[in-house]
Amino acid sequence: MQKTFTILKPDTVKAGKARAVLSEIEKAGFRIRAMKMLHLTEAQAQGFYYVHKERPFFGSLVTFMTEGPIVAMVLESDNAIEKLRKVMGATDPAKAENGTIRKQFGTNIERNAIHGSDGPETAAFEIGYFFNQLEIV
Ligand code: FUP
Repeated sequence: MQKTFTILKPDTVKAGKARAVLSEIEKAGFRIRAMKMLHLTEAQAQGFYYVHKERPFFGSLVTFMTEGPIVAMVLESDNAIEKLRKVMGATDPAKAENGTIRKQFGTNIERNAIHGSDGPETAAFEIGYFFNQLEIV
């Protein structure tokens, strides 16, 4: 079993689609090991996306990620990291495969509904950024 980290982004929560996206996640076979809703501050969003701090889209991404509440979760399954990336689809919803979360719920490359860790080191950092050990069941 492997753990990964996901965020239902502000566009998803604002649109009332959190339940629908969570349903896709559960249908795909993930178990929820931790979950919380929070509204990120600018500093918290910058810290989460620090690997992208030199990219041209960084400022806009931080503004988007702080515009409303998000749902952060730790998910577990076999091969969870790679599996979640498949279920999410490509970063740009227009390029995502049919049936993926980003194809169904994303709007554009920034407002793309969901985040998922892209590797084991990222997953460990991201889980630890949002949850302490007592909060993961
Ligand atoms: P992903 O791992 O699929 O979320 O994509 P990246 O790590 O490449 O990018 C992280 C986030 O930055 C994306 F979810 C959305 C945002 N982004 C943009 O807003 N514009 C871009 O051109 C690329 C990424």
